[in-house]
Amino acid sequence: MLIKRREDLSYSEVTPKGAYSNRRNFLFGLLATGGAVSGWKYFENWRSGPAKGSVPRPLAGVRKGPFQAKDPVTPEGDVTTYNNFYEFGTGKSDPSRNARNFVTSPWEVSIEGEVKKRMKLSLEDILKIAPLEERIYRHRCVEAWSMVVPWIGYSFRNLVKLAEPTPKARYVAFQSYYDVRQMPEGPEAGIPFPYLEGLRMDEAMHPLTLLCVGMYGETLPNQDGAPVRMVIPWKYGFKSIKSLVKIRFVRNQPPTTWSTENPAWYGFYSNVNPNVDTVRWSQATEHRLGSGLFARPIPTQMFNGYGDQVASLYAGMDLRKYY
Ligand SMILES: Nc1nc2c(c(=O)[nH]1)N[C@H]1C(S)=C(S)[C@@H](COP(=O)(O)O)O[C@H]1N2
Ligand SMILES: [Mo]
Repeated sequence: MLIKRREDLSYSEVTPKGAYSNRRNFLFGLLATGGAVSGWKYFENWRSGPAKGSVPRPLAGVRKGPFQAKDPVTPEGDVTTYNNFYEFGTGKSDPSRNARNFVTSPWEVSIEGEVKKRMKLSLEDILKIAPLEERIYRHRCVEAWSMVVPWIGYSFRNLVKLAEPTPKARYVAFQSYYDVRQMPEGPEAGIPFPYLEGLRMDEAMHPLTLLCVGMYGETLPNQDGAPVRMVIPWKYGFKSIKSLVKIRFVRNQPPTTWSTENPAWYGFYSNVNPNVDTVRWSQATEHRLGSGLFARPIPTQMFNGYGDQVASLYAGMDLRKYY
């Protein structure tokens, strides 16, 4: 699939893609690769008026990064209209509809806890920490669907080094944005917010662990965790926390939303493991989004196929116990 490359355009110079949505754009969009996306936006604008929230903008100066999965990239329209972001509702298409009015600018991420340099970073600060890379990762939800996404960002370790954790920092705790005025569907989701996640320090420092600011050549759509999120490709999707506002370096394993909610189903580690089923879903196979309703499920790989890179992090650990 052709990935949009707009290195000639700078971050702020460009008219936001969704700020205009007229018939001509719609027809043109249908001819382009992003036809499904434009069609969806056109339909939504017709249905409920133009979006009032932040919209994706092209990201300039993105270079091809390491970790390019060979699998065919999932069409953007499938990735952006089928996912989980419970703050915006629990249906798979709820985030794409309900996050349209989400305003993510200005944004602030606070770096706290066991670090020498506590700080508050704007999105602009975050974009400057390291060169932006496009990486193609497999992404596997515990609900047994998966996709292949060209994310944009850089290794989270760049931010860790900037913050200079003290020797006491053994884990990183992540927190999502939560404001019921922006996320009116949140109270009905049945889980507490803000959404919390965590990684062990060596997992956070692994080069695959991505601090993500974009996908498909642009900044993140709201439903995919704008303006900044984590992507940890060898773990189930729920570890990849969206719309980050707090990163806290801590001594002890931090509480995480899903493992607190249902410890029997979701562990702290949640490494993709086809040999350990969760109560509700077999993890042996997965359905690739965009492959068609009648496509055969494909076998799920240990660590989502990233075992060569990450298995050593868990040497000597019983992965049935530490699921
Ligand atoms: N804040 C927040 N982050 C979240 C979720 C959520 O509900 N809230 N859902 C998770 C789950 S279960 C998955 S599978 C992915 C799905 O979204 P994506 O396709 O954009 O990664 O986001 C994860 N991050
Ligand atoms: Mo998920």
